[in-house]
Formats: sequence, C-alpha cells, structure tokens
Amino acid sequence: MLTLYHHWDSVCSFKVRMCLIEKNLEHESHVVDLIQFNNLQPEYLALNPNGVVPTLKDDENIIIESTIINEYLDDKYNTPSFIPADPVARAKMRTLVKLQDDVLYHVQRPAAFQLMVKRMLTNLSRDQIAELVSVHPNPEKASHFLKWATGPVDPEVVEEARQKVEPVLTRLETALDDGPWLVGRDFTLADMAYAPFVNRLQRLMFHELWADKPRLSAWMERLVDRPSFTPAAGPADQQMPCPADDA
Ligand SMILES: N[C@@H](CCC(=O)N[C@@H](CS)C(=O)NCC(=O)O)C(=O)O
Repeated sequence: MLTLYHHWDSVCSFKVRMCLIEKNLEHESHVVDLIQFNNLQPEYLALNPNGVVPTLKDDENIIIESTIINEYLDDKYNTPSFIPADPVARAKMRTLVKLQDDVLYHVQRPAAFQLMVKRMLTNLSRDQIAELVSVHPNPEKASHFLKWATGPVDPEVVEEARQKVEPVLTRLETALDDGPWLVGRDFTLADMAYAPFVNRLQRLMFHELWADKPRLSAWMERLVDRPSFTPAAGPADQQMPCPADDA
C-alpha cells in the first residue's frame, strides 16, 4: 500500500503525484497542510526529519525527497518506466533533474513566497510566524518565512527571482533541441520534475521568460495537455491565490 504525504500547492508534491498518475499507481493521499505548519508537528517530523513534503510510505518503508521518490517508484514499479535505458540519456535526465532540485526550486521560491505564500499568512503576526517556524529542522527555510512571507510585497525580490529563473529556462530551451521531450523522444522523470514549475511560473505570470523560447513554449503546451498534468496539479480550490488570478 502506497501513501503519499503531500500538500496540494507544493511543487515537490506535484512532481511525485504526476509520477504516481503516469504509472497508474493507486495510493492513499494524506494532506500535510503547510499553511498550518503541520509539517513541523512531531508526528510528521518522525516520518520526514527535514520537515518538508512530500514523503512516500510504501508499506513500512519511508522514502523522502521528491527526486528519490520518483526514482524509487520507477525502480520498484517499472512498467511503464520513465528512466531511459541508454546510459547517456539517463545521465542527461539526471543532470536536468538536478538542475531543477539545486537551482530552479530555490530561485523561484522567493517570488512564490512574496506573491503567493504571503497571501495565505495574513492572519498571523510576524511573531506568531517566528514562533511556529522556530522548530523547523532547517533554520534557513525557517528564515524564509520571516524574510519573504511577512510585510508588504517586495518587487525587488520578485524581480531578482525572475532574473535567476531565466538561465534555467535557457538550459531547457537548449535541451529541447533534441525534443520533443527534455531528453529526446521519450517523456521521462526530467519532464515530470519541471511540470510543477510550468504551473508555478504561469501562475506567477512570468510569461515573458518563455516568449522568445519557441521550443520551450511548445513543450510547456505538450506537458499541460498530458492527461496526468491537471490531476497532478490538484483541485483548483486547494491552490494558493496568485498573480494569474488577479490578471
Ligand atoms: N528537496 C526536497 C524539497 C522539499 C520541500 O522543500 N518541500 C516544500 C514544498 S515544495 C516544503 O515542504 N516546504 C515547507 C517548508 O519548507 O517549511 C524535495 O524535493 O522533496
């Protein structure tokens, strides 16, 4: 029995939900409400000591880290597989997933906090937020709540994030030279790793970043058209309000 501990409007959770759906794997859904800081409750920290979502439970085995979860799912539930057989293609896939994990996730985060998370926390004072995140296992992540999710929106933070996202999209545009998917002919875990960010960047209204990238724009449309995309994104009423809602 598979159980996914996740939050609906979390990019890392979306990435694993898409893999579960693409593999047609039945699973129980257990929502961990990040806005209520339920990820910092002792019961959840016992499952995931990093205090983040997602976490996968497969019978008694606990697997954490979205990239590792997707690789685990592909290893264990191999048909269909989304890891290329060719070692060079595998290396390319993993390089792109690493870029998502190490760079894209982090550089878009300040904008998501400024323009989305902040709107969810207006009922809490700065002191209340400080108290809630004081038990976060990652002090840097705790500090992000105080730095970016309180006070008025800081357009400079948003602009800096936008500028740092751009080179990642340029890398994807280059990868898509050999498309239609990021690693060539087949849809892989690399495409799944970026799918949540297509949704996130569209909702942040960062459209001008791909206006001059025709291969990326076409790939984004292909991704959104995939039957797994909308269910992986989750119900509309579970999404944070965002700039696209205001447009
Ligand atoms: N590298 C981790 C990152 C997980 C992560 O940061 N998840 C976010 C949601 S996308 C989270 O739980 N944030 C809550 C927090 O940092 O307090 C993964 O890919 O699973």
